[in-house]
Amino acid sequence: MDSIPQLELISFKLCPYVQRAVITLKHKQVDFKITYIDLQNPPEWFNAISPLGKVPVLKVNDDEVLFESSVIQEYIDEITPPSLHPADPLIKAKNRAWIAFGGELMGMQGLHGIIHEKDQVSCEMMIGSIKALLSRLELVHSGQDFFNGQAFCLIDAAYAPMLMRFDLLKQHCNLDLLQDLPKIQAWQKKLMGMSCVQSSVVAELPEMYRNLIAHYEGYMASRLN
Ligand SMILES: N[C@@H](CCC(=O)N[C@@H](CS)C(=O)NCC(=O)O)C(=O)O
Repeated sequence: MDSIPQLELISFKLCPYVQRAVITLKHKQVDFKITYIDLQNPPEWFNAISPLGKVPVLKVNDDEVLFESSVIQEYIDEITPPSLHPADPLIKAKNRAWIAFGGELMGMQGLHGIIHEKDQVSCEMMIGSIKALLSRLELVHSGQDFFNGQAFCLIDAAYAPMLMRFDLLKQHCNLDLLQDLPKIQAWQKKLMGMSCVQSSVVAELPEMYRNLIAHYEGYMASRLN
């Protein structure tokens, strides 16, 4: 194997997309440096290297830059064989599609949208549409330990951050998005027990997430316990 380049991940502590890359790096036991920025007030050097002004950004050997969490995951995977993607091209392509689906589910029409919505009616409508999307995910899950079966894959690293925040929404706001979805519930439990997932966030994440919900002053803030 070629030697692994120097990797520096540019992160924001609360970002679930960065966490996808961190889980992949930790699972593959790759050395990396993590640099946190304040997304509300990003430094000039970050604006210069991040085409969309978003994290994650992965600096490679200090002279190349990658962005987009799923691309970063795949790059990390490819430089540290064996691959965490299924070998079959069709299954791999389907995994990539469902990773993109998971990316959408974490955005403004999903996880992030829920904590933004101001009033109860619009928030509950959003919760309904997210549950409908999660039901589709439930249908394609293997029903075994991980998405594809018994082996941990990139797709599992991609979904763990969202499943971690679902757990926090349940604890903080008594919102159970996984009701009647037994396969995803078991998947969440399995992933949350893994050290690469547990060590992929700062220890204060639960409190930070709670503060974020409160900060938006939306319907979910009114449900904080
Ligand atoms: N599609 C991107 C999404 C990344 C993303 O939305 N990151 C958020 C933080 S969690 C961000 O940097 N937002 C800053 C902004 O939109 O200005 C990926 O998968 O990497």
